[in-house]
This record gives sequence, structure tokens and C-alpha cells, in this order.
Amino acid sequence: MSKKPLRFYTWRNLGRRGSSLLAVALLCLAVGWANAPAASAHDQLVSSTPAPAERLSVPPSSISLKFSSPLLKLGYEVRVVDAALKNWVQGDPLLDRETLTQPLASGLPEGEYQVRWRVVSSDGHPINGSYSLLVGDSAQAGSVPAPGTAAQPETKAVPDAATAQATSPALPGWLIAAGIGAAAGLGLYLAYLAVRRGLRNTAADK
Ligand SMILES: [Cu+2]
Repeated sequence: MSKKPLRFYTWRNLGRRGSSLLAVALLCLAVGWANAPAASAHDQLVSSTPAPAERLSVPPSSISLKFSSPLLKLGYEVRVVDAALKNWVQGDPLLDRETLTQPLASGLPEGEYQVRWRVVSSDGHPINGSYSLLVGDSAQAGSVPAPGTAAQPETKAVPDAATAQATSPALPGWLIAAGIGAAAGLGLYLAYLAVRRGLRNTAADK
């Protein structure tokens, strides 16, 4: 019943392969942590005024969209189109943290309208969606074609700058984190090698 020392677990006895594994493990952890929030933090539309499928007796003067987190001010657009795909927005949308408000032209005729939005999620990903609303008692649902179907003259939903910028910020975020993780792992590994060399040298001196 000899008391075995936990040799494998001591820092000194990790050995070359062990330290490499440790460095890789640290790197994976760092990258994992960096990526985890990005993968799960995709913002969502939580509420809107008017609400989806709402039938309004009076035409709305604006559309207000509320998201789950403050959006990035890289690019955002709201279009409110009728069956002929005419856009009824008037003026620029106003982004206030997680709420995007789009003023509308006055006096929308009776009919179905489709609210089409595109924003940049707080994690840097462009997200979009659409929903319909009805103005007037006689308005029929299903008259506005779904976005992206047929040949539509308004495929350029979001300003180019927004699309171009929207995709890139997501990359540097995790790249930087991965770089930090890699640097940290490498640094630890090099430090370990240095310590081991130092120990060997002092042992040799004796
Ligand atoms: Cu996302």
C-alpha cells in the first residue's frame, strides 16, 4: 500500500505532449467562450406596433419595432409596402437602442401592407423579417407577395454600406478573441518551456 504521488498532475511532470495538450485545451476553451455568446445572442423582434396581422380602422402613422437587445447602428431599414410593392415610409427610421421607429406617409389607403425590416443584431449579424397588417374593414390578407418572391424592384432592402459593414464586424470579434486565446495558450506553453529549461539548468549546475 504505497502512497503513489500524483505525478502526472504536477506541473513539472506534464512533459512535452502534456503541455501541448494543455495549450490546445486552453485555446479551445478561449475560442469556445468567445463563440458561445455570438452563437446564442442573435437578436429577435419581440414586439411591434401595430402588431402582426392587426387590422386597423385608422391608418398607422408609424411602425415601431422592438428587439431583444440594442441594435447596432450599422444599418437598418423598414419598408412598408402595399400589394403593388409601393413603399409607404416617409423619412428615416429612428433607432433608439432596441426600438426602431419608422414614420409613414399620411393617409394610407385601405388594403394590406407588409412591414419588411432589416437590422443588424447586437452580435453583428444582419437579421430581417416581415409581417402583414391590414388597414380598413375591407382589406384582404394575402395580396402582398412574400418578400423575396418573384422579380421585385426593391431587392436592395438595406443600404449597401450596412450589408457590407454588417457582415464584417461579426468576424473581428471572435477572431480577436481567438487570437487572444491562441496567444494566451502559446504564452503559457512558452512560459512552461522556459520554466522547465530553467529547472533543468539549475539541476545541471548542481
Ligand atoms: Cu447572431
